[in-house]
Amino acid sequence: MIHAQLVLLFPQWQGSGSNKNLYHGVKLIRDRLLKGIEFAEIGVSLEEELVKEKEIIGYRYIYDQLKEAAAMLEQKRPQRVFLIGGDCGTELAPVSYLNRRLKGDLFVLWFDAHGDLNTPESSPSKAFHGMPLRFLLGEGEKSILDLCFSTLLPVQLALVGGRDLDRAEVDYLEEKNITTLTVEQIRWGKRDFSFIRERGFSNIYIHLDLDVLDPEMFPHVMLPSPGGFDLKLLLRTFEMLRRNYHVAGYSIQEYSPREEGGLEQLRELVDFGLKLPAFS
Ligand SMILES: [Mn+2]
Repeated sequence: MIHAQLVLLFPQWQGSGSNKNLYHGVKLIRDRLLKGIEFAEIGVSLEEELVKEKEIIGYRYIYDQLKEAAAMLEQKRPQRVFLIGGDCGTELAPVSYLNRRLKGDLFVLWFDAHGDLNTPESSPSKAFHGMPLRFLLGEGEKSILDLCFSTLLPVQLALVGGRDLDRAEVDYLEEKNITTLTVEQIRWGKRDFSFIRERGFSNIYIHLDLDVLDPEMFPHVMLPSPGGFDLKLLLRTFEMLRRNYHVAGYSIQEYSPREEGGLEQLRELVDFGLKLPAFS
């Protein structure tokens, strides 16, 4: 059966290395903001003991959970995916699936305070959520790469709002000539997104790590970083993107709630995900 849009809940937390609150964040979004909405959910272990293997903390769980997510996408074959993670490591299956489905006509906008561009070797923390973009570009532990559906090219990617990057990530962005956009450039209208069309893409994937928001407005993240988006500017940017491109995929990642805070802002971000198919 072909589903037009799959709402996929993937409460993986092991990619953060330690923060089980990411698991509870997904459940909170599910219980409070998805009433009456059909979704699928990946089973995630809550075992405390995370062993580092192959330079990745919690490798075994991350591998098994990715395998389940890939199998689910293969079975449901959705045209669009609205992913609610967990940690940013949950992106491997949906992004690589959609990129294969769209035969490479997919531009990925990675809204994230961080680069997520480490390899297992270069990662200072060995936490998988600092690595998913590098894996999507085809580099990293082979057994995990083997579960992905396709590989992105650097020209298919822009990092938006990144402001807390490791030295090796900055070097990599330069070396591969990957596009970056800052919060200020977008706030003051100094950059737009027409380069996506100019490069020949009509489909986009919007990855939203909530830490791209300014922590004064949204502190419910694991690694807050000042100087982020305010919610209005972010929603305006998403809406503009939705009017100009087919949003094939969208994700909300890394909600680490304190006393159930942040749900008001999340409601607007979830609503965006539930109304994706405006473009025809
Ligand atoms: Mn991230």
